[in-house]
This record gives sequence, structure tokens and C-alpha cells, in this order.
Amino acid sequence: MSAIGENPPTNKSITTWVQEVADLTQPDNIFWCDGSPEEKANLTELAVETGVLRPLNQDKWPGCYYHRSNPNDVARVENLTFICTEQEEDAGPTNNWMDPVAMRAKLEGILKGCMKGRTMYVVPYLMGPPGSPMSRVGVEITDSVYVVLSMRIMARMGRPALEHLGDGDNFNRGIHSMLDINPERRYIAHFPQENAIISVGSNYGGNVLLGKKCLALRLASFWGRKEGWMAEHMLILGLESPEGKKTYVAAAFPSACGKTNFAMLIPPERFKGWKVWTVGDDIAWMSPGTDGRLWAINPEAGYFGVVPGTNNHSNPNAMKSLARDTVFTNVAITDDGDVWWEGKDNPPPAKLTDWQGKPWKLGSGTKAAHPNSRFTAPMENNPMLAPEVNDPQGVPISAIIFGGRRSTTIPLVYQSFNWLHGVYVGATVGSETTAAATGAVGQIRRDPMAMLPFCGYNMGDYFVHWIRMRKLLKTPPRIFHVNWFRKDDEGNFLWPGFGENMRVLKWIVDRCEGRGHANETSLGWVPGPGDFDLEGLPGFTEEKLAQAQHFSDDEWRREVLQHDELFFKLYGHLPKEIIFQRELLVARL
Ligand code: GTP
Ligand code: SPV
Ligand code: MN
Repeated sequence: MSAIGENPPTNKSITTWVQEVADLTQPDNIFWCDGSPEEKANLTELAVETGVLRPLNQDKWPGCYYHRSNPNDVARVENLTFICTEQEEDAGPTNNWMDPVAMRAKLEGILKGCMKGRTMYVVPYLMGPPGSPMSRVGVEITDSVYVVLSMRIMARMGRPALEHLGDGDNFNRGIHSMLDINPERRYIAHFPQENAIISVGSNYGGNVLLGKKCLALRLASFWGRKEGWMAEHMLILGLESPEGKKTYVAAAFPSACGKTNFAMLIPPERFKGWKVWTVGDDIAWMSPGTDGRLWAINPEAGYFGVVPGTNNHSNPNAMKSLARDTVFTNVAITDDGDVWWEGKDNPPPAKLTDWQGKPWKLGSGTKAAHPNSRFTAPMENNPMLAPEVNDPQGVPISAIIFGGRRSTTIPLVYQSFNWLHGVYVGATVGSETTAAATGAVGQIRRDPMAMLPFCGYNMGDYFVHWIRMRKLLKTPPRIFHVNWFRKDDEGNFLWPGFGENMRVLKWIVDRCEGRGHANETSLGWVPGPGDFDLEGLPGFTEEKLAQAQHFSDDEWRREVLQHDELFFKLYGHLPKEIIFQRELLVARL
């Protein structure tokens, strides 16, 4: 076994552990990654030589590459994701559980000799800004060069991580092996008590970029509960007024339900002088500050975004973010190295090769790009990247917004009466499932705080933690709920969405700052006619807004029964405050 790449780091805890893993997995080489541009160039060349990446047309797509995954490996696998706490009850009924000793034994059996003939890459990475007390270090061992090149976009890789760690031992130990990409031997296993992750049998983002969902949500939520902070599936944006005042908002929508788009919103003409800055598009770590406000950082350094539907009208900042130095996974390509996907600006070229490598023509009845095709792009490409993204103390959050994908029942926007009511609103979020996870698409399920697949412990205890956070805050964020996805009787979206969501955001920020007017209803505070700026939105009348905002007590009584389904499951860990909130809602209805 030989070492290539950079020299091993001086941190003995890392080198000792890496040697142990190498003894188990028996790679031909160990490659110590440093995150440098030279290393990126060398590994990219290697990835191209071995067919992992294909260069796109470099005139059109500078620094961009194409990756096609195994068709059996295109999304997160919730049924194969495990939380391995000592007690099953600590993982709770919404997670798969296995005893940590048994799981480790099983996976070490699988890992034994699995890197023979392969190179083992060692990727130290930092989640969060350098110098932030909230930032955390992980080391991911992987046999996938695609993972290395993706991790270097998604996290601060190499030196910043090693500097943050120093001589310490407090880093996440992550092991990933693709094996033979076989769903029969695919496991995403978390060991919260040991700060460790083992992921085998996949090469898809959320399963294998271990800093993202595994560390920054499942393990971080576990730490946050112990330490009095929150790790959430939330975007963070800053709304800047024409006078230059910035208000920060965090929003939790389930996977493929609009976080990236909302985080990169460009205000329409009507809101001249207003600007939206992106702090993060997927994950927020939030901690009470000495001033009693909730402060948030984005632990990531890049975007792993949904491609279909992204175009210069819906999300120009995303289009600029993916214009260079981006890896496209599972979109369609042309012979001359261009890319295409459903919902791109122009109709497809006459001839395409689809995400599975098959010839494709318009009208062929299949999708050219996989519905969960993704771009992996550095956040520096985003023209509206908030400079505060590197601020070690983060940004103060004024509002938390929950949202789901719901074609009926749920109004465009409402505000909770208080924190506790807001926790209930978040705990009962329902949303139609999407292609971001394997399984059926379009089925309504409860996805509390958009964290159902990402909470690293018992969901009932998670609600307790949310309620308890109130006591740590002097000025808690106001809590809202939105639904961009309501449809009319013809099946068209009622609300134009995307940039026009600025109108909803403006009302929300006005409410936080004591300006916006609202009416009290049984659901919460809602904008009345005239409280909502509809100027410059021709065709969208007050009646249409009323339709988007309408809710019926009957529909909501049925909705509450669906809340109960989750509550029954969590019975025993469900805080009584949630039951009280349910009773209050029923009484109001
Ligand atoms: P993850 O990366 O999976 O966590 O997803 P996300 O929440 O960041 O979702 P994203 O912003 O990528 O949006 C997913 C899909 O929703 C895309 O196809 C978008 O085009 C669509 N979408 C986003 N915002 C809106 C909106 O305001 N209205 C409508 N109708 N569709 C939207
Ligand atoms: C999601 O599914 O919520 C994502 C994509 O953001 S993944 O990183 O694959 O989880
Ligand atoms: Mn996500």
C-alpha cells in the first residue's frame, strides 16, 4: 500500500484511524486530500480518464462536467438509512434503528477488503465558517473520486478543517464505499454516540456526501438537542430594504419543495431597491446569542440543487451559480457537450442522450433528465451570495417559515399566534413526496419541520427540544407557514411563485417589524385584502388572492385527523403542549 497525494496530516488521531480503516478495507493506495486547485485538476483528469466524469463543452460550460449515476442509485434511500443509538426508543418510531454493535459488525463484514484494487481518499472537511464556534470537522474516507470532487464543492475541504481541528480528536469519522452500487448491500448508518457514519453501496449525494444530511442534520440535530442549539433543514436568506436594512429569515420546506429557489429569489420590478441575499439553501445551524436572538450559520459551501425547472426566468441566480465549475448529475446531454433538462429555458434540441445514456427525442414519453437530477456548484458563483456567509457568528433570524407542497387545503401564507403555536404548525407540516427520495411521488405525508428523513433522534423529543428553545431566547423569531403549490380546479398553480414570492416575504418581514397588518383566523394571522402588495402582477386579482388564501373548516377538520396519525406514532414522547395546541385548534375550528 502506498500513499499518494499530499502528505498525511500531523494529527495523530486522524492518521491512526485512517490506518485502521485501511487495514480493514485494504485499498491499493491512500490519497490524502488537501483541497488545493492542483489536486482538483489532477483528480478531475483521473475522473475523466476513468469515465466517472465527462467534460462538457468548455466554451459554453467552463469548468463543468457531467456524471451519470447507476440508474438504481438516483436519490436518498430512507428505508436503508439507520440511526444506531443504544436504545431503540432514542431513534424513535420515524427512524430505522439497529443496535450499534450489531450494525458495526455487519458493516465491517461488508467493508472487509472492499477497497482492494481501489484508491482510498481521505477528505478532511469543515462544516461552517472557519473560526466559528459553531463549526464542526469531519473526515470522510471514500473510494469514490466523484464524492471527493463533490465534497470539495459542498464543504470547506483540506486545510481549513485541519486548522480548525488542531491536535484534537473531536472530528466525525465517516467511511464511504461504493462497493458495487447494489441496493441489496446499501446502508446509510449513523452512530450518534460515537460521532461516526458508515455509508455503503451508493454514490448518490444525500447518501454519500457525509457532511451534508448525515453530519449536518442527523448527527448535528442530536448534538443540538444536548447542547441547546438547532440543526434544521432550512435555507437562510437576508432581505435588504432600499434603505439598506437587512432582515434574515430561515425557511424549512421538504426536499424538492422550493428552498433553493426561495433562497435565491430576485424581487420583481415592483420591489425596486429591495435585494435578497443567499446565506444558505438547505441547512441552518442556529444557536441562541448573548443578545437573546437566534443566530444562524450555513454549514455548507456549495449547492446540491434540483436541476429540472431551473431556468433564467424561475431562478436566474441558480443559472449563474451552475454556469461554471459545476458537476451535473443525471441530466440529458447533446453530442457537442451541451446539457438539457425539463424546464430549461429553450425547447430540447432535435437529438439528445437521456440521463440513462439512451437516445431521446421530444415526444418519446420519458423524461430526458431524471426528475432528481442535480447540480453541484460552489456558492461563490452565486451573484447574490451574502458576504455574511463567512461570518463566524452567523446572522440573526427574525422569522422562521415552514412550508409544504400541497395542492389543496393549505393557504398561501399565515402566521402563528406565538412560538408554541408555531412549533405545532411546524410539527404538523404535510407535503407531497418528491423524487428526492426513492419511493412513491405525490403522496401526502407528515414531514415535521421538513426533518422527517433527517432528525437523528426521537421526533417526539425533537418537539420537546423546539419548545424548550423558547426559554433560551429573549426575542424568538416569528413563525409562519406558506404553500406555493396550491392548485385551482384545472390543476394550475394558483400562485405564480418564484420571484413573486417576494410579496409574501415582504408581508412576513413587515409582520416581524411590527408594520404589516393582519386578520385573526382560526389558523393564525393572515393578510387581509389590501395588506398584500399585488401591484405589477397583472391578472392576479384580489379574488385570486382570496382563493389562494381561502381555507375551509371542514377540510381543516380532516387535516387535523391526519395530524393525529403522526401523533399516535409518537405517543409516549409527544409533549403535552402539542396536544394542547391541537385542542385549541380544534376548538377554534
Ligand atoms: P432539496 O435540495 O431537495 O432540499 O430541495 P429544495 O427545497 O431546495 O427545492 P428547490 O428549490 O430545488 O425546488 C424544487 C422544485 O420546486 C423545482 O422543480 C422548482 O422549480 C419547484 N419550485 C420552487 N419554487 C417554486 C414556486 O414558488 N412555485 C412553484 N410552482 N414551483 C416551485
Ligand atoms: C434533499 O433531498 O433534501 C437534498 C438532496 O437536499 S440530498 O443531499 O441528496 O439529500
Ligand atoms: Mn435538502
